[in-house]
Order: sequence, then structure tokens, then C-alpha cells
Amino acid sequence: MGYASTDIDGFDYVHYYSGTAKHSAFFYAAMFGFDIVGYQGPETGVRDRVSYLLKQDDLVMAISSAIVPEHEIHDFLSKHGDGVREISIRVKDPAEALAFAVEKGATKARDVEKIEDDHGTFVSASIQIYGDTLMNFVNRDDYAAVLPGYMPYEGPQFVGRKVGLSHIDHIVGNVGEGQMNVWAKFFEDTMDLETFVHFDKGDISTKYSALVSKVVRSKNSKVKFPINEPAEGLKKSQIEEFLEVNYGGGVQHIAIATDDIVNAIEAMEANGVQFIETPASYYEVIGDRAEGISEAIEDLKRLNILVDRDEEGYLLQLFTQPLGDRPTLFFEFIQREGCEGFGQNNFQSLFESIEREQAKRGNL
Ligand code: TYF
Ligand code: FE
Repeated sequence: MGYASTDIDGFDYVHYYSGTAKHSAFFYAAMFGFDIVGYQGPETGVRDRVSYLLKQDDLVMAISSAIVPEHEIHDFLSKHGDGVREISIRVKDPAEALAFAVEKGATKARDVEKIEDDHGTFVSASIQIYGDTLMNFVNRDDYAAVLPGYMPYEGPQFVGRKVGLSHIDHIVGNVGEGQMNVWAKFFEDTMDLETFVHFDKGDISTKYSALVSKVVRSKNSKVKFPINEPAEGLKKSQIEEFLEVNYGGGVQHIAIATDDIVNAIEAMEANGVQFIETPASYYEVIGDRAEGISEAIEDLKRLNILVDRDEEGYLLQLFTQPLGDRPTLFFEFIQREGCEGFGQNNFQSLFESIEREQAKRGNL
């Protein structure tokens, strides 16, 4: 009995709200190599919204849009634009996770819901976190399908080169100035997470980019949630730009793991995915960081892939441009070879690249 963050068994699906779920489903499938596996809407008895279900290995994304004016999806979209409404994590007992969180001060968003259908039992419950984001506790131990309520999708699929994305590595939130510690404490108190690393201004060293970041994670390390807030700087930071155009906090990036980032980036680039540019000079100064890695430096350079390492190993990572119309949500792709860090040694180069994009928008 009782809840502890050691009950967390990793990330489950993310729920993304979009103006037109059909369009977004095709965009994410074609760009990032998802299969469209499920559909719900009027044909399945749902009258007020349409949802598509996308899957790739252990990575699941539900995409919904409203088809009646009074649906809450519109409220989210009119304020934030397309973005992540709900993060889901797997827990032993969603009812206990909810009760624990609420007792420690979280606001309940959705009561425990136990769905029993032909595929088994699916249990979920959710609380409110930063912005208009929800944290959904899911148990699918006795559930054989991807998510309940969907009928199999039998329409056209994008059949491209295999991208090979595997699962969510971490999900990052941006919060208002002065709120990072508030939210870190919230996750510690209500979900029994622990603060894992703290990047302060000294770690983030462009001339302009002023942000601070704290990473909270479950005690078994299966979920990780970095939280960024803007800090006093010379110019408008990328976090301030996000908070302005998103009208508040929310999910900034989803880091997606792959076993073969060289293939994944090559495939996604061929599909038309736009990535953050890395200056060629980056590869002249990475030095020791690239020593002993299995990948060819020429491939990394050609594909703009960033490298970092610690005592345990190395990681390769690359960031997309913002995915939608506003500079809010983006993806990170990450291949970990023993290194559990976040690419701290790439921060300077990365943030300078992000600032160049910000300047193009007139927001620096
Ligand atoms: O998750 C992280 O901490 C890294 C670095 O705006 C990062 O991916 C942090 C802030 C940001 C972009 C990347
Ligand atoms: Fe990240």
C-alpha cells in the first residue's frame, strides 16, 4: 500500500492537441516514421472530437482535435496553439498515485477511470502540472491493445525508410520566472521524484541565453523531467520567447531515444524534418568528447549531430526546429551509450543556434 516513485515504470503515451488531428497525424507519421494504428471519432460513437493514435516501437502519441465548439480542446488551442496536453507515465496503481498527489497538494484533473474491454483493463487518473498540462498515471499491465477506445486504423500509411525511434527519454517543461523551484518541489512532494541535476547560469554560457534548469526524476530513474525557467540576461532568452508565444508554461521538448541516431536523422532529413543547425566549427573543437565513439565523425558532421560524454560513456543528440507554427514544442533525438547526462557541453553551441533562429523571428 501507498505510493512511491519506485512504482513508476517509465513513460507511456503523450496526448497532443491539434487544430486538425487528421493533418497532424499525417505530419507526424510521414516526418518521424510513426504508424497510424488507431482512430476514434463519430464512427466509434465519439461525437465531439477526433483522435488518431500513432505508434513506433515503445513510443505512442495520441493526437486529438475538437469537432464541436464547446470542447475544452479549443480552450487549450486558442491559448497555446498545437501542443502537448497530457504526459502519461506508467505506475503500479493510478488510484494510489492520485490519492498521494492530491494529499500532498496537487490538483486532480481527472478521477480514476477503469476501462474494461475486449483487450483487458486500462486504468488512469490525472493531475494538473505546469501550464495547462496534465500528468496522467496509467496502469496497462493487463491491457493488450495500445489505448482503449480506438478502432483499428485502416487508411493510408506513409511507407518510408525506417526511422527507428524507440521510446521517450525525458520531457522538458518551461515555467515562469521564479517557478522552477516551485515546480521541482511540487514533483518531489506530489510524485516522490528527486532533484537529479541543477544547471545554473554558470553552466549556460552564451552571451544572451539566460536560463536555469533543474532535472527531477523518479528514484528508479525511469522518468526524467527537466524544468527550465528564464533568468536575467542581456537579451530575451529562448525561455522568455516560449512563455510569451505559448501564453504561459508548458512542454518545451520531448526527447526521444533511438539506438541508431545516424540512421534516424538521415531518414528524417529525407522526410523533410528541419533540425537546428550546428556550425561546422563545432566539429573542430569537440576534441576529446568524440574520442572512442563508434560513429564516424564525418557522419555526425554531415548530419549536424552533437556529442557529449561523461565518465560513464557518451551521448549523441540533435534538436528539431519548432514543430508547429509557434516556437514552442520541439523534439530532441538522443542515443545514449552509457552517458546519463543532458549534453551539458553542447549547451553553448545549441543555445547559440537557437538564438540565431530566435533572431530571425525578431524575438532576440
Ligand atoms: O533537456 C535538456 O536539458 C537538454 C538541453 O531550451 C536543453 O536537452 C535545455 C534547454 C533547451 C534546449 C535544450
Ligand atoms: Fe533534452
